[in-house]
Amino acid sequence: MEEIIPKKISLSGIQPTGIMTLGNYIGAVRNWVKFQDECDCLYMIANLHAITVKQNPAELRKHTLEAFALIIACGIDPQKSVAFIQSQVPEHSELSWVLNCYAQFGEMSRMTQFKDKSRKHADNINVGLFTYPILMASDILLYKSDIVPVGVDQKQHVEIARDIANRFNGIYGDVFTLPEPYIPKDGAKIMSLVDPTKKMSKSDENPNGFIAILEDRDSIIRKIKRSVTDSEAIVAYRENKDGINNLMTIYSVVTGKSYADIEKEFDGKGYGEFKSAVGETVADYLEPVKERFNQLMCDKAYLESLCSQGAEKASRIARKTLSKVYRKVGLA
Ligand code: AQP
Repeated sequence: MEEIIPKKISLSGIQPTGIMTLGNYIGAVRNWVKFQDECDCLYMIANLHAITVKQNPAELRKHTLEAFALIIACGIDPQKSVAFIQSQVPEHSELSWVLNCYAQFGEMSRMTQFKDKSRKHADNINVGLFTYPILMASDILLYKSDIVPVGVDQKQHVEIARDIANRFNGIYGDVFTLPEPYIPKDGAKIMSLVDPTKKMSKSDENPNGFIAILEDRDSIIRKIKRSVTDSEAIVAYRENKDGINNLMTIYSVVTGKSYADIEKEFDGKGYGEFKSAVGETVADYLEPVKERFNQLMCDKAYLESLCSQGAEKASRIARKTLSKVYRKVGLA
């Protein structure tokens, strides 16, 4: 008899803190789409995480539904994967409280995202920002996720989820699966177009630093044309050429060409020609996503029904894990 090997479980999320950027897409969502054929996938819009920084309620509500539509427009199929909005599945917050009691202050203090975001939001260093990785551990562990496809900035958070799971299992037996991050070989950290030593972020105050997936063609081409590079005028992937390296990474992911092919293609040509090619190619690449997004946003009732169905499916799985945790700990 043929042995049936269970599929691995993959979970990931994106915060509705703005419109998804090319960085989010290349570093994370592109891989979520690929994983759908190999794994049982769950993808969520992490709106509970989003309120760790100040949000305008109406905008947050709008961006949450838009982010949900966007992941579907990018290729997440709600028939194949469980797509949902985090706040609609209360088990995330419930497990998070329990895991708060199994995470150590010292280990949380070492999280680099907390340090970065505390600097960036010095007027609002709230406790949620500090315990963000514990909520993320809950997201991952509720579904017994084996693989978490993320950009490199989130690697440390997946590792801490693994540590917390290990510690909990050490006390109570085999409750949680130990997750592994999946970091793409190329494009794990797309950089800002105005400061290529900094990560491209959707909440960057300078909109010239990022490309939003829904941005219009001219704006994409203009931002790439104006992006910060160097004065060498040689298209080559090497040290001290952060801006060009970043554009080459983007171009390589979007076209499938290797760095060597790109260097050959633009040998003897200036940055102007290279930047135009990158801009045009990125704009073409994003066009079908935009079209699909616009279609989806025309039918909000349909989108909302997809959200409810996704939340129901997710909650059914999450409830089983949470019940087990409650029993183990002595809460049930
Ligand atoms: N620049 C990036 N390059 C590659 N991957 C990236 N990711 C984020 N930025 C890049 C990956 O996208 C996924 C979703 O990210 P998120 O929404 O959870 O939050 P983030 O990592 O804090 O991303 P942003 O865009 O920088 O958000 P804000 O501006 O709100 O802080 C994650 O897998 C992330 O690794």
